[in-house]
Amino acid sequence: MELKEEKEYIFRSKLPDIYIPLHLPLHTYCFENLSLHRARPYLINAVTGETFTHAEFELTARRVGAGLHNLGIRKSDVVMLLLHNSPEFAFAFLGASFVGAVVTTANPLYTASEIALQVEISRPRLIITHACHVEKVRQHASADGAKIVTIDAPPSPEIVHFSDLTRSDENRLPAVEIRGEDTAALPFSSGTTGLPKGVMLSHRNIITCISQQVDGENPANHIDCEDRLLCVLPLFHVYSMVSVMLCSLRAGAAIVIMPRFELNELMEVIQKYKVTIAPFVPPILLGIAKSQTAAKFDLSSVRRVVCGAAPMDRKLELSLKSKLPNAIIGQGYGMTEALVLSMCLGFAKFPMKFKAGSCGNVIKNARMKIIDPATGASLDRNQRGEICLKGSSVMKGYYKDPEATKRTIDEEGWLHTGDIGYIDDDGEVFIVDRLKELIKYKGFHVAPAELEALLIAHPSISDAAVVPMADEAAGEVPVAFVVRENGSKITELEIKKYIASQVVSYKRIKHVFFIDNIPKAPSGKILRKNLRARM
Ligand code: 4UW
Repeated sequence: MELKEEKEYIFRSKLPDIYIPLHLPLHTYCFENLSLHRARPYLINAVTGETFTHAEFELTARRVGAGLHNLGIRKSDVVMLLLHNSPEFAFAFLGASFVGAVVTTANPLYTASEIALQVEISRPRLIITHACHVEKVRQHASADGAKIVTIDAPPSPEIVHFSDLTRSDENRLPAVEIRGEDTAALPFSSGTTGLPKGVMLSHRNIITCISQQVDGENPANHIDCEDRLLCVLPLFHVYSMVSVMLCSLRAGAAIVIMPRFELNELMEVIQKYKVTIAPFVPPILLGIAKSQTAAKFDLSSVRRVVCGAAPMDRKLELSLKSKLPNAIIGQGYGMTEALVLSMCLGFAKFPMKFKAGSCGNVIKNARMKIIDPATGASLDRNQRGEICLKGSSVMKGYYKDPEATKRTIDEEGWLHTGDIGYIDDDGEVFIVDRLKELIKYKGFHVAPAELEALLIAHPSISDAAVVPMADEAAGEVPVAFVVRENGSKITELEIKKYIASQVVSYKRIKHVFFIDNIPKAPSGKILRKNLRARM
């Protein structure tokens, strides 16, 4: 045992560990400092200009909690949010926390069958969505006896309007006992392999991630109560949910909510609301870098650009400096199953030097190690291997899937990310490759297994494999290798159309390569590297 300890290279943050209140319910933690910034704005709706202060937000979230209770939602019940970015997302998320409910989030643009996959696993008791998406969930809701709430005019009488929740009597909010390990959120991720799975994030997991970023004497992602963060990344994903919505709530800052991304609108919103912190993904930065109109907007209020969810090209980082003259541009490295793993050292309250292309330094109160994927041996600085993380931000596990949990979190509690990277002499993390199957289109998840299952279900296809192909605008796009059924003449276009009818736009197959057989290991596992090498 001792010998093993000696061989382990464990990497810690350059910032000292802090006390994290792991026992608190998420809402108690988020509103702990409310008295310091009650009258400051929290939610700003960029479309309508409507603003809610922190005090108004807290009251409304409690009312929504009472309203959820009135609708029969009890501790551990699942509430599904199928919402574009909106103030209601935040009200519902915190309202659910008050009653100990579990929030599962999904992209509202998902097709009915994509939503069905998540509904069948998570079995929500209540679905909160927009009227235009009701038809996609109505059948499942009625089969399961779940209620539907819309944030706009309900399309039929049995559907509840969200205003019924916000009008509830906050005094009727029941006292619910919540422990740190209770699940608060259930976003979906395909992890290192297979179909999307529910990621159980406890109150403690989420508090850890917020605290690691905004608490202590030298917060790693320093957010001041004067800050205004742009909330354009989708709140259904952990990046925006935790690092924008919840970190700002804890820090007393404001978020400027945009329901969807459009580049010129985004720059206009930055200028109008004097946004100071812009959490982005690489395609947005690419858009700004290439934009002919960027010079027309005053983007000088932006003091920090956080880029995450997909690799950012080093050259892109450097080329942006002229468009965002006052901004520190750096990266955060996150994962649904572990929340934030590392953060740019330039984002700290007392910033440190950092290198372009780096994903930052391992987050405080966590441990990172790099292992040889073949042997599991722990590797020293500057050696490439699989990035592993241990700490209280690591998920409880996959919902109703202990096998997948065991494959991802080992017996010692290390989460295996499926990312290949190294840590340099200055403690900076660099991601260089991906061991896992995941494809990231503009930072959005595409699970190859999901597309492969659809392809193989087609009568003219006998086998298929889906892999990422590099793409300048999207980072990666899904492409398929297909083996036709004997005698079949199915075309590339027919296959693309067949997939396009069943999935959200970014999961569409961009190219089809016909092939005689899919290369596989004796275990049956697809040799994806082999296929990627053929492109
Ligand atoms: N560089 C290269 C990166 C990077 C990256 C992620 O969709 P998920 O499960 O999760 C995310 C979360 C990102 C995130 C960023 C900053 C932040 O504050 C935060 O707060 C919670 C979250 O993307 O995809 C995880 C996978 O995405 C890749 C990597 O492969 C990772 O395993 N990825 N960030 N900076 N690749």
